[in-house]
Amino acid sequence: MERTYIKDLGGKIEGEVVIKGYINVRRDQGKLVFFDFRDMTGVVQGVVLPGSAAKDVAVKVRPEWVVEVKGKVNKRPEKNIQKEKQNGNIELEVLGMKVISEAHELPFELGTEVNLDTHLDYLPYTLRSDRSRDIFKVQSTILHAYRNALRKHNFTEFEAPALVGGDAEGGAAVFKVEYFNDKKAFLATSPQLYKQIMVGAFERAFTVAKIFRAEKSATTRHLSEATCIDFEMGFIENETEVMKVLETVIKETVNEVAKTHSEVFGKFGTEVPLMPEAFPVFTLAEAQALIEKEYSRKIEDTNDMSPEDERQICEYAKKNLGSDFVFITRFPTKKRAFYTYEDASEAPFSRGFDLLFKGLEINSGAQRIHDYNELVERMKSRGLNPEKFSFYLQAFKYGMPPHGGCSTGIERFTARMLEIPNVKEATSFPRDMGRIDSRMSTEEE
Ligand code: AMO
Repeated sequence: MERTYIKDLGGKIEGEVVIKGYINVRRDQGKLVFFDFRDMTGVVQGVVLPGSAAKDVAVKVRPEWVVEVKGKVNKRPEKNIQKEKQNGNIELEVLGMKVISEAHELPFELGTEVNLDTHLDYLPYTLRSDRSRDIFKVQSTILHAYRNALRKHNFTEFEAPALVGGDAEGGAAVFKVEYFNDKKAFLATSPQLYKQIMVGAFERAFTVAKIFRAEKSATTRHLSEATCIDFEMGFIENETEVMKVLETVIKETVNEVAKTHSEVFGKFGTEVPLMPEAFPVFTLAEAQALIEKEYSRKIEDTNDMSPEDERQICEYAKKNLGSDFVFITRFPTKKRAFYTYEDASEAPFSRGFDLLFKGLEINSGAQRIHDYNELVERMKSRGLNPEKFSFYLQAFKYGMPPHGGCSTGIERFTARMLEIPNVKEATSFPRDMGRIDSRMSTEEE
């Protein structure tokens, strides 16, 4: 008999079906054995009656065993109907059960609240939990919707390299790799320089790229390897055009998540993010002045937003402006990457911006320098040797329009969407200072 997916069982009342999946839960009640069976489409309750041919198998199967079940779809009596539950109006009367694969003894019951390290140590198992599957289904929708939105706005997707000859961001936080012929290589800290080059080819380009950061920071928002959606667009007047596209794309993405996963927000104790007609925009100085006033707190570093500044300005915007998103602009140029544009009339402030979401920076972007000579001068002023960037500089030598772009980290975006405190829980296989899955290979630890 052909396999029926669990989500389709409601349409087969009185029918005989075969389902394949996992034992999710097992409950023994006197002579009856109840199961929750799980497949990729959902969960259904099954019951093994004392006379069932499945009785012998039913007594030995345990959670996470993989089974094939033959059963009859029965309507539940009115008093047993659980309206809010998937398949809450039916029950599968188990007529036969075959074990496809056994599971060893489990470390703990699936869905048990364990600390993050234990959760991560057992990822091949814990990723099966409801909570994890919800997180990564939402993430998958974020990726899909973000991509679709960019494509709709005429962006062409390209693949950026992860192995690179130098560090795009000009920082020290870069992983070195042994390359051929004694050449040094690095893991890309950003697809930045490549997406700028692609403006020359496509005018509007984007990439979903792995970025690698060797920062020795153990926080709830830092990963050593993150996934970013980066876009870059040509022929702009200033950074506000990039911010407008980003805002549109973010709105389309959030709306798609809300439509596809409306039930998930409640499960995580949160709500669909608040998005007013236009996201609030504060300059760094305005934001910090507001925080000082609202929270009676002296700001120490006026050149950048601290994590506490980010949290408080978001709290303010939510309460007073009905927005879970806040743009911060006009950071001092000296605090931004070398390629960031500064208009003489706006010095010493740059055309860079950050987008904060529920207390955390999830996106950073800017208008870029597009003039070859200006870019070379900027490099020199930062102590960078333009000759070492000659490959990148070709893009500017051979004609480049004013352009800008930005980058969203999908782990941070997902984590804030569901108000998950640690970004690692929103990373399917996180890498941090102590975690790199060494038990996956023949390499000695
Ligand atoms: P930035 O370094 O701010 O900007 O990175 C952009 C976004 O990537 C995510 N991100 C991280 N997420 C988790 N762990 C990390 N260690 C980490 N580092 C970065 C964040 C951040 O907002 N080239 C510029 C972008 C641009 O101007 O287009 C850049 O890399 O969500």
